Amino acid sequence: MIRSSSLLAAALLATATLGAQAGDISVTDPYALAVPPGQPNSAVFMTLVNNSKENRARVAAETPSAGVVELHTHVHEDGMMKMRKVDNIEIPAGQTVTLKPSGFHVMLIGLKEKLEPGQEVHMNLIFDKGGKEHIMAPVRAMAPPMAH
Ligand SMILES: [Cu+2]
Repeated sequence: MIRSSSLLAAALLATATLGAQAGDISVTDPYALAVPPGQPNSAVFMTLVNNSKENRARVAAETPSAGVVELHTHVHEDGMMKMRKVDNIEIPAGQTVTLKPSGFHVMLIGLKEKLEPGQEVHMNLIFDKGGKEHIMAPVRAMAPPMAH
């Protein structure tokens, strides 16, 4: 039996080179958080560098590993850290934006597979102006886990 997520991963790979504009933005050190069995959600982090002279933005992400993928940030509200969905993550010209715990992250909601160290999460990053970049985020165990 061929798992549908494997087929989708192959499709993501095939389309990853289509984004002519994606080269303006470098993606380094992507990783996904390992989660214990039964935990339905996780997050992917990375560093984004805008090598161009234009302001750019990450507008979406897609992965076969989760049912829903959202861009999130953390905000302080009433003395608590809360996650909030954002429409995009802006990367000003020449700047570096780091997605990290307690900050911007790609939220994986409804995991379709267990995320254990040693695995990788295939993900397409979609930028404004049509750029698309495929990454493979290794799964890392981290403590303390993100509070959701
Ligand atoms: Cu989140």
